[in-house]
Amino acid sequence: MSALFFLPESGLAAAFRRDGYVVADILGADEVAAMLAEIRHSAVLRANAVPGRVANLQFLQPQLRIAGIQDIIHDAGLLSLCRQLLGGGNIILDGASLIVAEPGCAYAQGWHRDTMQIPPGEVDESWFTEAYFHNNVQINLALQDDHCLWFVKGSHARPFTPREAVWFSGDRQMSAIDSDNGLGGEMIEVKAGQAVFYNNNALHRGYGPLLEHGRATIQLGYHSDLAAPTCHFCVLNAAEYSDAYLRTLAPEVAAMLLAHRQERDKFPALARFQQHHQRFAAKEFNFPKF
Ligand SMILES: O=C(O)CCC(=O)C(=O)O
Repeated sequence: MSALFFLPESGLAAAFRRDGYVVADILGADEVAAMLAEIRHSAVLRANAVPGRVANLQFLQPQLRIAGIQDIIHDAGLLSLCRQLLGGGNIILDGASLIVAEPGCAYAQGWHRDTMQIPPGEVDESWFTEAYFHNNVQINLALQDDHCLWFVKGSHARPFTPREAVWFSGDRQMSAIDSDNGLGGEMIEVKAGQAVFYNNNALHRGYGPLLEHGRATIQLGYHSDLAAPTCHFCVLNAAEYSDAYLRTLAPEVAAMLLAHRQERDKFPALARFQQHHQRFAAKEFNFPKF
């Protein structure tokens, strides 16, 4: 798998720190086509898809596995860029899901920071400052041309503007879906094979709103083991990653899940955030239980 970046490597981390996102080429056309074929033929996806709804499938869980796309989690280019953006260390997987929608589906989220798994009273305003190191990179890898991710550049490192504060008053963590684009957000367009690497403390939203050509993206999250993970770490259900299950996976995939499980053991208090995340995702997507 290749990684031809748009910016010289030295500029990527600076752009990520300043804007809150960078775009990189990750997969070639053949690799994209192979992954789409796996998805098209997936019995798991067929069994779980709800007509007219956007599916969010956690393809690393035993009941929802799509073995043919799992290798993406250890893609060398992807992990290397995460390492640059996070300042080094071993890169640990935090979350992985496949978003798929048939043409004609509606998809519209309100603006939000990814603090949905944190009870409002526990969200700390210091997380949204330049000084804060957010130990997470969120990735939206497009398997077909995609224009669903909207983003407010630089908003990861500042509090809400007075105008934004209105949208999020009363402990709301997500703005109304029909809120206009007055927050200053921009649509990030990517070609198949490209990925957006973003700081999910920034204001962003998934917004089609009508997916004329459907959607196929892989959503991934990672952190570096040089620092404690953020709460967004608890997206995967590590309780299902038994040794017996790991033995059924490709060795590199098993190694990534084992590293996730071991990291979970180091930070057991974060486990309670998983249920909050699952509730959020179940509301936003057709989200099979596991
Ligand atoms: O659809 C997208 O690309 C963004 C999804 C998102 O913001 C989320 O699930 O938190």
